[in-house]
Amino acid sequence: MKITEVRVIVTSPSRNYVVVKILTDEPGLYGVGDATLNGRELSVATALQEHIAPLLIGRDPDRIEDIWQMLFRGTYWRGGPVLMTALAGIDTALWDIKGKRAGLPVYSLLGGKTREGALAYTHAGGRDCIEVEDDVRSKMADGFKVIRAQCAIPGNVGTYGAGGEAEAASARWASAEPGSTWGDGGPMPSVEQWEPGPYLRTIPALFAHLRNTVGNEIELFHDVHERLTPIQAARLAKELEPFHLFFLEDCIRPEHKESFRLLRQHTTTPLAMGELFHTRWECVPLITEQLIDYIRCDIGHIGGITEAQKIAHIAETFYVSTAWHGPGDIGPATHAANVHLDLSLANFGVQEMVKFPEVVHEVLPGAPTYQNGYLNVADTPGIGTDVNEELASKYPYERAYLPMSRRADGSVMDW
Ligand code: GCO
Ligand code: MG
Repeated sequence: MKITEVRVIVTSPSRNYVVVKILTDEPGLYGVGDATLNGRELSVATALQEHIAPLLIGRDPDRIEDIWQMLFRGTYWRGGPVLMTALAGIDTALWDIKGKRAGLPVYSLLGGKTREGALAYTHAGGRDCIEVEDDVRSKMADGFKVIRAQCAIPGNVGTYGAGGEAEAASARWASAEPGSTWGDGGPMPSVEQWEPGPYLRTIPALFAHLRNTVGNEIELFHDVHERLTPIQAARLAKELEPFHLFFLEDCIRPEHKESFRLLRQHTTTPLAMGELFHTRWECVPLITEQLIDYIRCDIGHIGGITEAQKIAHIAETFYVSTAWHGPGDIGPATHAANVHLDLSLANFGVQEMVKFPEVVHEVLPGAPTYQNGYLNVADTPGIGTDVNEELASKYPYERAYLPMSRRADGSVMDW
């Protein structure tokens, strides 16, 4: 069997997605993957079209590991978000083909089910702790057993911040429901303001309020979004200890992994990290030194199922669980790949999910289904997602950026 064509489809049903469709010389046999990198979609599409697709024509799609090694090491330039997202799109599409050929869902090829569903988490947000409480209650009523809670911060502006329109946008973004703006898109990035002082005072108060009002049974956690210094993160994690978070997510920037040693020795709050990692080797020190409890890289930005399965197996050895990144800015094929892995891994922890708007289901059908706190995928062969190419062409690419952030003095801050 041979790869005959690699089609790269950029489409914007509510937001931009990059889809990889690999066709074979077996009539009707193709695989679909997702190669969406938020705000950098066309870089990945160009890398795929101009540099990667020509290398794949004529190759045997069954040889996933060999193709992975060739694209990662064999082409000399390696790593980084653009190339690893492109590689993830190819990898997922190849697993889809393998599953379809075998007549088996991908979770079966990965070792078979270890559970009946993947424990899912959703997002709750609001302009103050009362609004967050209301949102947490409504998510609990939807059956969620794990909920991420974010709150606008008095004195800060924008996502997680406070103040008029930006505050409302923050609440919409944090809940990421269908119809929301999902990251404030727009032709130019929105610029927010963020200061650590008000943030560090507000978040412990938020969780004190939530524990007092919604109780201890619901699992709650919080995403810091890489904004704190190690010692600020240690203070926050320590102050949150009485509220028993499921985990504290992405506390510090991803560059200097050794900083996790400082953070870890100060707190028993479980730690999760990884959505900005692009290779296994970034994850390994945090796992082998047991500096985190959950590895939560993005399958769609780290080279796909092949790489994520290796990371998960290393993590299992060190009692680290998985919590793959699952925001609205990666496509249904990556969300489905997440769940195929979740269902097969012994050390699966929790899975982030979003509810896609109806138009995404029409253009990119087959996203995982949610029921009473758990996610599942169909037991059909392959990954289970597809692309309606005719419909996709009706939603052309629209330039969009992630928001940016600055300190009160005007200097650059991590968004
Ligand atoms: C999460 C994330 C995201 C990212 C987004 C960037 O935990 O879901 O932090 O929402 O901000 O994926 O493109
Ligand atoms: Mg996050």
